Amino acid sequence: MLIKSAEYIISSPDYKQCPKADKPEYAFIGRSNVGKSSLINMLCNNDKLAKTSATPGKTQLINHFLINKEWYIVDLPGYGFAKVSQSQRKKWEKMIEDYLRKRKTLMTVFVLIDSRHTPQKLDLEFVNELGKWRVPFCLVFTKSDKENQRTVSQNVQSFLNKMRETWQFLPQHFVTSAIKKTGREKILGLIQECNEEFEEENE
Ligand SMILES: Nc1nc2c(ncn2[C@@H]2O[C@H](COP(=O)(O)OP(=O)(O)OP(=O)(O)O)[C@@H](O)[C@H]2O)c(=O)[nH]1
Ligand SMILES: [Mg+2]
Repeated sequence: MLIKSAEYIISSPDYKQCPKADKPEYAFIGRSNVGKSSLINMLCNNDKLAKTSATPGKTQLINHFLINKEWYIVDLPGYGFAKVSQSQRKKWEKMIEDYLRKRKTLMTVFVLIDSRHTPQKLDLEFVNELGKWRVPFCLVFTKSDKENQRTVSQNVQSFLNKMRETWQFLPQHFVTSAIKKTGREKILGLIQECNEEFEEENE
């Protein structure tokens, strides 16, 4: 899919204040610092679109970006960021849960996982929550340029094996690098398919 335009629309403190739900939408979520904003920029060929930072906790609101004037990318705050108060964290969790469960045009969630690490409890817990809520998602293993290929595929397989313990079907997964642009075409391909589905359903 060709990206002809990508524009920042709005940052919302909760799902009720998001743009009108009339276009297919894709949310990016994962631990703080896993590379959500960088992946969004890589997909859109625009390094200045979503704000990235070496300091975790940069993204704090629900950020909508309009792509090709026909679909939305949503940059969400990271989970598992240690340096926030308990009450602040509760507030974020509620905001994210409401958004994920109530946003009607959300086609799929991309859950980002750092490909350098063996399966982390927090990530597994999060995908299990999504399952419980029946929110469709796929997995994206990020920063693959930072480790050798063998380690990356071992980490990916271990994560999938962990999921197999409780899941009957495994979600689709992608391996990406924002620097090398790995995985870009595949992710955009999936989005295109979902966009077509959305159109058929809303004709
Ligand atoms: N080498 C490499 N570095 C990356 C990649 N993706 C992200 N980074 C770096 O990781 C850091 C965090 O990236 P962000 O995109 O800001 O991460 P985020 O998940 O949006 O972070 P929060 O919004 O704080 O939750 C930055 O220093 C990025 O340059 C990648 O694929 N390869
Ligand atoms: Mg971010």
